[in-house]
Amino acid sequence: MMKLYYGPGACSFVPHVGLEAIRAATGEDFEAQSVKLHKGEQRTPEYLALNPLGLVPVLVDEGRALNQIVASCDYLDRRYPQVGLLPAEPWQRAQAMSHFAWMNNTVHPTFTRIFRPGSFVASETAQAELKQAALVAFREQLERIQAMTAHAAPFLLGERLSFVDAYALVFLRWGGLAGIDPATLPAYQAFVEKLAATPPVATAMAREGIKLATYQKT
Ligand SMILES: N[C@@H](CCC(=O)N[C@@H](CS)C(=O)NCC(=O)O)C(=O)O
Repeated sequence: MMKLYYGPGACSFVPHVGLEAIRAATGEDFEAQSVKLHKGEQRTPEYLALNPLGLVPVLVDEGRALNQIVASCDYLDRRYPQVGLLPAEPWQRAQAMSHFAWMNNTVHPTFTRIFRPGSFVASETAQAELKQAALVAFREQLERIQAMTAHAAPFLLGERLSFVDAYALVFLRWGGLAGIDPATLPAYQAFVEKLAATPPVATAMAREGIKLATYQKT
């Protein structure tokens, strides 16, 4: 049985949704292990043996540990191609990976600069500046995702739920935590609300104990 190490509300939600979709479509069960990031559980010797980077997610299959969201999700899709978590047709797949890679290598690290500026620069002034610049960039990135939702049919890549949808949900929740009111991104908010009611997504949210409403005025 595959096992996912996840942090509630973290980026590990993306493969978590994939595993739920696989279970719904094939009956293939998985184990979900919560890692409390705020308690530093990702830095215990046992966890570092699984992922020396000390990050979630880790996907374990047949005793082998895999890290990096894009690699883990590509693996899940190749193992269960019938679930259609990524398109099979080469050009459509490349387009999907282009969106997915942008989310993972650009949008995600932008939020990290808002959430933990102290990991990048030392002084309080530099941290405040970095946070402010990252917030502007993150808002623009969320607007770009909102533009993608205009073509959702009903999901971002078409008829089937994909990892890109799950990442979109994660980012809107994170935006709320950063003081971005989702009501200012109404099409994106409506898309995510519908998505959250989709069974594999709803199940993953319930297991993680997370809600969509994260917005707090800063
Ligand atoms: N590029 C990595 C990013 C993973 C990542 O940033 N994980 C965050 C949660 S969203 C984490 O584990 N943070 C814990 C920490 O920094 O201590 C991936 O794709 O897996």
